[in-house]
Amino acid sequence: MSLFPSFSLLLLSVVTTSYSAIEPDESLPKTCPVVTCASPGLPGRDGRDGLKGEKGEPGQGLRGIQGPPGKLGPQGNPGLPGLPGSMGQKGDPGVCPKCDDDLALLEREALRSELDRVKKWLTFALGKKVGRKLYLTNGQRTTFDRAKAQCSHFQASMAVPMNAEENEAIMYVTKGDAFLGITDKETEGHFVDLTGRPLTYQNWNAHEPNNANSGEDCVIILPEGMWNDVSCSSSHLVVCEFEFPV
Ligand SMILES: [Ca+2]
Ligand SMILES: [Ca+2]
Repeated sequence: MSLFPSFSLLLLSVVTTSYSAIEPDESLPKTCPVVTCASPGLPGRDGRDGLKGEKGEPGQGLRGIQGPPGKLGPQGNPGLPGLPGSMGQKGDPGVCPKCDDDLALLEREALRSELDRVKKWLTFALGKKVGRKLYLTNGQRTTFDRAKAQCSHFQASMAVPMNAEENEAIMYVTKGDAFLGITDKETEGHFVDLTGRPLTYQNWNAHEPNNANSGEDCVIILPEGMWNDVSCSSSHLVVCEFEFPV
């Protein structure tokens, strides 16, 4: 019998005993003190799968390219109307020269139409119109100066007949003795209108003007349409002459 197999068994026994007696110590140098290091054994089989871990943090890598948009979904129901907004500030007036011209034209036409209607009302109810002149009386009796002031207050002048037609119209309106806008205050016997122009028409009554008592410098129209010179301080009807554009 050979001694070689017995020696191999003995050596294997010594190695096994030495390996199991040594505790792992990370502080010690990984050296084999006495005998030569043996080769590690084969790895064991894979263990069973563990439990699923928690979801990890998003990765830090680059994002992928965005995919194409999906199909258009069905149209939803219309929403409720919103609350009305607060009123804004008043804007600046716009600029439209043509609009202004058109508006001005319309306004002029409307005003002219309205003025024509008013003149017809007045003529029908109160006055008498001849051409562009409308004669009106307020029925009051007063002195010449006050009658002049009243006509001026209403942007009119005292009536001065320029012809027989106007004289008849004034007579028709007054139906009584009324002051005319005629005097000879400046030059006795030289009658003029209130602007100083000589008369173009006269219709004196018989024996007039007579400047009775040397104090008749104003003129009235009598109910029959004839004229008489009277005192300017006497009281007679006020009749005014309003002139309108054609
Ligand atoms: Ca006189
Ligand atoms: Ca007289």
